[in-house]
Order: sequence, then structure tokens, then C-alpha cells
Amino acid sequence: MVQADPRDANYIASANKALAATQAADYATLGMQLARRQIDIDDITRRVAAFRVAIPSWGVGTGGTRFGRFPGAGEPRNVFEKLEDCAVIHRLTAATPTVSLHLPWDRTDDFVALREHAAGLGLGFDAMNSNTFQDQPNQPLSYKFGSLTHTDPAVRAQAVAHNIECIKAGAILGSRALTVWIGDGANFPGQSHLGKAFERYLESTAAIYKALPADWRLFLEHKMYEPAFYATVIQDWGSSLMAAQALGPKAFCLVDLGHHAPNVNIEMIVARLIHAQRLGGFHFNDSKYGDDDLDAGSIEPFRLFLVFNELVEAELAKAPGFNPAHMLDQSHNVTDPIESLMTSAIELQRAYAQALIVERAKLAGFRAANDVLMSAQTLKRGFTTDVAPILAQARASKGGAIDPIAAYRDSGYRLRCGQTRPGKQSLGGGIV
Ligand code: LRH
Ligand code: MN
Repeated sequence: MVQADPRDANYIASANKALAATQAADYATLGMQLARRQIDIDDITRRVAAFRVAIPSWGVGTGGTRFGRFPGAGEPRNVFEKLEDCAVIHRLTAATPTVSLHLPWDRTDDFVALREHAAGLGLGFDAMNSNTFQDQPNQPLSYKFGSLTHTDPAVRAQAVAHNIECIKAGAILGSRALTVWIGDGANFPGQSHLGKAFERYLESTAAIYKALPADWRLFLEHKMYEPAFYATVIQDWGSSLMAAQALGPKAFCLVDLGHHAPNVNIEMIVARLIHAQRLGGFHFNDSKYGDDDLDAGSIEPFRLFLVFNELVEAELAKAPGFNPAHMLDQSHNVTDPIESLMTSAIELQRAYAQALIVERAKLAGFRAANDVLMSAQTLKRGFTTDVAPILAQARASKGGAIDPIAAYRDSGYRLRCGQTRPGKQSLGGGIV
């Protein structure tokens, strides 16, 4: 282990030197394999190199569950340190130039200084996230029984005001979108009027929508359950789409992969939202049971591939209004968050590359002929092709690391953070 800054271009170049020959050989071999399929590997690499995903600021600290949180060494203690860790992820993967902030977790009294700190690290800001699912110290009115859909108009007004505060902060930072996820709902049948709760949601989000700058988008995030365990006001893509269409052209639906019942066909939901021209973006992660917020591609990589297959189909078809924002939304309870976020960004690039190398003309032919088996085989061939040389080439072509995890570990960054960031380690439960 050396004492090096993993964000340093020379350090990354020296780390790549030892791997360059093997990478070149693997890339040439895959290039020949793809050429036999009339696919130009350099074209795929360019497109993968242009792929971007935003890092969730809340993801660089150790996450937890309601049963506990086990902080790792050198946790970032404030949003400025969070950005320093995000810069490590971006420098080594060359794929994560923006950060998605969450207020009030990332509140600071100087957003101009934060913007400059980020710029100095080569980072920008993606969608802002509001938080009316927790009560803050000295908060006048509680969100225990809801926020934007609370029966008390004063609580709704407080929640709307918080969202407008997020827009104002985001405008200083250069963000151009606000993601609204609320936990509002009921734990028991009878507790709330399902129709009226939705009407209150539309009334409150309309007030937020009115405060959006002209070039901003509003992302509505649906979720089947938790913290409400019987009915959630925006429970599924249908409720989200109805709300987006009711609000106006700047409102879109955000798909968090972990917010669906097991076995739900998420790629079908994506296809429908693309058709409706209301696909705002994603919170990528993975899950086996509930909203587990595990690393993207770690449990269901084929499902992730099928989601990217819909995105590539839309890209190739130049689908109108198609401009999804990609973000990760994960909770790293037992891994180094920087390693998990780098790996997850790469898993998204992998799914994208696999979808890009599908032989679309052949697939269309088999589909037209209802040759079911060859249609399925042709699509799956993209998924079963090892595209790792393309992903490494895309990173190296933009100054990133051929092997980001090795470069990160060899740099001793985490160890140094453990020394320079002593301090608060709250052991209580909770996502952050
Ligand atoms: C809700 C959610 C939402 C965030 C939160 C951290 O489960 O996915 O996107 O606000 O996680
Ligand atoms: Mn989410």
C-alpha cells in the first residue's frame, strides 16, 4: 500500500501501466469477437464512456437498518467530506461526475462555497432530494401522520416550504431537478381516506411544481411500502404517472428498482413510462426481498440488463422526451461505501454495454417470424458476453483506472481517512 491520492491523475496512470498490456490483449480479442457480429467495439466503448450516473451523497457514509448501523473507519462527517469521497469514485471510474444531495442531511449555511468545493473536485450536482419522512430537531409540526398529504393544511404547507427550500439550494448549486419521495400512507385499513390522500398529494405537489424554475424537472418517486405498511399514497407507477400527468410537462416518474413487489416486471414499467414520455430517471440498486438498497447488479444482474435493454431500444428509436437521469440509491451496511459505489457504477455500464451489443436487426427478424427461442437467445447473447474489456477501456480512455478497486485499496485512502476523520460514530439504527 502506498500513500497516494487516488484522485491524482499520475497515480492512476502509474496504476494502469502494469495492467495495460493485458487490457489491450483482452480488448483486441473481444473486438474480433464482436466484429464477427458486425459490431464496432470502439463505437460501443465511446458510448459506454459517455454514460453517467449520479452518486447519492447519503451513500458515501455507512448505511444501516432499524436494527443497527455499524459505521466504518473514516466516515465523512459533513457534506464537504462526502464530496471528497465522491471525487475518488469519479476519478477512478470516470463515470460519476455528479452528486445527488439530500436535505437537510446535507444542509450547509454556504451553498456557494459547496458549489465551489465541488467544482474544485471536478463535480457537479444532479437532482436534489427533499426529506419530509423524518422530523428534524425544533421542527414546529410533526410528519408522524404524513407530510404533503397530512390532513392538517399547516403540516402540508410546512412540507411544501421544505421542498421549495430544496429547489432554492439546488438552484445555487446548478442542480436542475427535485426528487420527491414521501413515506406518507397508512398502517391500517380505515386509517386514511385513500382518494382524499391522493388529492391532497396533488394539491401539495402542484404548489411545489409552481415553484420550479423554467428549466427544472420534478421527479415523483413511487414505493410500494415502508414506512407505511398497509397503503402508501404514491404506491406504484400508476399513481405516480397519474400525478405527473395531472401536474404538467415538467413532472416525471422516477423508478427506484427496490420499490416494487418481488417479481414485478420493472422493465415493462420502464417501457410504459417511456411510451408516456414520463420516464424522469432511476434510483439504481438491487434487492432480493424488500427495499434492501443493495449494490446495483449484485442480486439480479439479468433484470438490470433488461432495464437497460429498454433504454437502448428507446435511445435507438430516438423516443420523444427520452432523457432519463441516472442515480444510484443504495445503503452500504457491510462494505466500504466507496468500493460499493464504484462497483455499482461499473455494473450499470456493464448492463448498458451488454444491451448495446445486442444484434438488433437479427432480433427484429426472429421476432417478426415469431421464432421465440432465437429471439430470446439473441437478446441473451448480449448479457452473456463478457464486456469487461470495454468497461476498462472506457475508464482508461477518460483517465480512469483499469482496476478501480485495486487502485483505491493500494492508495491507502480509507486508512488515512480513519486517521484524519476521527469523530462521531452514531451506532443507532437508521439508513444514515
Ligand atoms: C426511499 C428512498 C428515497 C430516498 C431515500 C434515502 O426508500 O429510496 O429515494 O429519499 O430512499
Ligand atoms: Mn430512492
